[in-house]
Amino acid sequence: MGFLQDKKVLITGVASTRSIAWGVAEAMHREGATLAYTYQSDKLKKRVEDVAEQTGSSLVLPLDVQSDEQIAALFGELEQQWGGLDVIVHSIAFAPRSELEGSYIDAVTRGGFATAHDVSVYSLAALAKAARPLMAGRNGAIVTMSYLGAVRTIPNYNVMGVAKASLEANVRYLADSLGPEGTRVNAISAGPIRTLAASGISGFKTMLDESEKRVPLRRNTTIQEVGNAAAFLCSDLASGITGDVLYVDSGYHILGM
Ligand code: 0WD
Repeated sequence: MGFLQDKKVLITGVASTRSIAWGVAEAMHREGATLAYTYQSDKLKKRVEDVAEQTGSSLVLPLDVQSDEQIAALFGELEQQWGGLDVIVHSIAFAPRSELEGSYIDAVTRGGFATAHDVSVYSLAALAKAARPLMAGRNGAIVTMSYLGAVRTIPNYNVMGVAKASLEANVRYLADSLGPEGTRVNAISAGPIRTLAASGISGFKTMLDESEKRVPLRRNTTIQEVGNAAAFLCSDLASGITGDVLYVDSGYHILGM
């Protein structure tokens, strides 16, 4: 029996089988969880339905996190289908591409800053808020995906780093709010992984090549490794852990030089 047996899990942020969320979905499925997925736009619907099927799931629902109506409809549907919810995997981020190149001060704009924070940060609070009645009292867990750019400057990462810093603070505040109801909230800070979102960051390939040479484990992180850590964090095995940021980055964050 897997360590997520009988857990009902909502997976957001699958855009392809390269997505970090897909690594999480596979690990959670392996550990016995029942999964529902969201897709951001009709363009991605078929692709998400196809991968959902690989984990025995046909519950695939629309979710653009900038729409309050879609958020309400999503949890309304989950309540109907499941009656409750144990886990949310938040694996969503976006900033306009023009924000992700050059010097931060040149690239940042009011609009880009607002969009990055709305999609990548507020969305976590919005989902937690809407899911609250479904998750309360079930030893639930929420996990989101962060990056080292939250605490160090990374070339071209720019406003997304500022948003990740806010995301990590969001995790702490949500953990404090929801702890009394038994719901834990954590982040994983993943090492760089080649995905659709990452391809929008200027110089990403160089970042991957460099980190592979320097990290203690001498190889880049995989979505399977992030998936296994997320499965653990959202299981009862991690019942004492909340408000934390767990680095799954082959050890990159410990390096001083
Ligand atoms: O190196 C990396 N890939 C790292 C990613 C290192 C550390 C952290 N992360 C984070 C990302 O910042 C993000 O929070 O992991 C999370 C997942 O990213 P990913 O797996 O790298 O990216 P991807 O496969 O592209 O999935 C992110 C998805 C979007 O994909 P596209 O490529 O279409 O932007 O987030 C979803 C969308 O499916 N998304 C939204 N979902 C709902 N509403 C929205 C939205 N408005 N915007 C983006």
